[in-house]
Amino acid sequence: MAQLIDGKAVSKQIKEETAKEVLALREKGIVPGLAVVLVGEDPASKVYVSNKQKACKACHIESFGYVLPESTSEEELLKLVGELNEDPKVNGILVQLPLPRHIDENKIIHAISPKKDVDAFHPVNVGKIMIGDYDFLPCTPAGCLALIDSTGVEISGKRCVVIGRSNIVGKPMAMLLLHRNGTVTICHSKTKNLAEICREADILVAAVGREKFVTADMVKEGAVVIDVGINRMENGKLCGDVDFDAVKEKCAAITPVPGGVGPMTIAMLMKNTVTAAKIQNGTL
Ligand code: L34
Repeated sequence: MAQLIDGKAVSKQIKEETAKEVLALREKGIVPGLAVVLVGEDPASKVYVSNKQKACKACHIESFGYVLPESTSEEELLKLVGELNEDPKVNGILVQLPLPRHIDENKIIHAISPKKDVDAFHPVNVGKIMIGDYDFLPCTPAGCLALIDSTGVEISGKRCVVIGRSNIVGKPMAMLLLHRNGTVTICHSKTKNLAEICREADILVAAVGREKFVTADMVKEGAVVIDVGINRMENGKLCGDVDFDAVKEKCAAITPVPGGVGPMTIAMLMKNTVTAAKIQNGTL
């Protein structure tokens, strides 16, 4: 049986450290603030946004919640983002994705000031990550990295395989592992011999969005397995991209779903918000 990587425990520790830092900033009159914007009625998004607001509270970060109807136009959302960009109380802006189909996500991401882009989705921040000179890391990949580090396993020189090439997880994840001197392969839906490539991984990150996609035969004995997937099964339960019960018998360490990467995404958002507040107040 593998080591269970406890995302809840690691995220709690990060939030506690962040809370201390925020209290120290408040002593200096700096109150970090995060605007969280939710458009529409996606039930999963509602849960994530509510978890983000709870985390703000625990970290003494001021949260400004905006819940907009599904019918909100792109123009209206752009207007709100423009106002938040100008609001000095707001250090970080998070527009929860996915957005309703009539709104162009890219346009919204471009409109957020890179300084307040605590998701690190803006092309300026994406570019900074590419060259290894960044202020914020995207929350989910940063969370995955912290979970790998929590196992004590060294990344440098290891074979790392990322399944999935999204702008939000797969691509930046690969880049972060590369910065840490991993030898990185990105696999995707057109990859030939996927199972074979995955079997070479010392560190395997699954961000596919398909329930139990990674089966035990795709995992190397002793690997570290990070499961980014959150799939809702017919019975309402959450399930990752990894066939947890089978894979845990083979790997050295594995993240559960829930309680793995999800809580880490939120903890990293808190950290980024504090970083943004420090930069905007000239204390970093
Ligand atoms: N803009 N949109 C923006 N930034 C993000 O970083 C996200 N992401 C993803 C979706 N859209 C986004 C999130 O916040 C995924 N995500 C996220 C956040 C929190 C959790 C999962 C995904 C989370 O709290 N997961 C819990 C279970 C929650 C439940 O019961 O549904 C867990 O333990 O995994």
